[in-house]
Amino acid sequence: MRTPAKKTLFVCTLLSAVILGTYAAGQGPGKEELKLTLPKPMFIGTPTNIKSPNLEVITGKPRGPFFVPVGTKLLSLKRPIRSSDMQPVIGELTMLTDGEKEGGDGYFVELGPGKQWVQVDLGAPYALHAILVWHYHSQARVYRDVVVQLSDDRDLLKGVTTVFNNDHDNTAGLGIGTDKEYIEVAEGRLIDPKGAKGRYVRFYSNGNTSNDLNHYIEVEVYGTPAK
Ligand SMILES: [Ca+2]
Ligand SMILES: [Ca+2]
Repeated sequence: MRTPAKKTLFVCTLLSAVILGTYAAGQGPGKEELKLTLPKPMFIGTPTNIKSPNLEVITGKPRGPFFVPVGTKLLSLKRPIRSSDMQPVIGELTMLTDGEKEGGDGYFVELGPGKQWVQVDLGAPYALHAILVWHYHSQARVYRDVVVQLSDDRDLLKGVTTVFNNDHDNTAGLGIGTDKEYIEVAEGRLIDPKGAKGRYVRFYSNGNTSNDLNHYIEVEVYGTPAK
């Protein structure tokens, strides 16, 4: 049986965990939960057959709520896309910001092999609070060298902020990243740009664990007007 002292310690530990958990999720004054429209999952269960040296620990759990400043809006819907491959093998670049995120055929754009990028123009600089990307989710895959950069410069030659980089061995030549590789799922990947500012958001990838090609179903960028 627990002694009162042990019980108090237990309750305190539990409370700390709850408080820390709340702060970790970014909840607080002036924040609201980011509301997302998610596609239906195409596969169920936790894939265990993918081996990669930089893969995150797979929990199989949903992402849970994510909190953003009140007034945060989806900025990328129907915005124009540029790419290192302006003539995709499959699909049209406009599909990246059409709001459709289903995993089946007819929803993904296929870009050529090796390192490629896509870039959304938000039309003006914004403070960014959430970036999501769906590469492909009808099959468990890891996309290589996922790097996300922001800039006010269309060609990303100056004022570049890197908000995600899981290229641990610099094979993409954009610098070594400390983020982990991940398996694509229907809820997409949420990247926290922590209020970093930019007009152009560029997404790199460098093939995947099934083939050398690069795929995109949708990208979403959420933010507030830059002050
Ligand atoms: Ca789409
Ligand atoms: Ca790499």
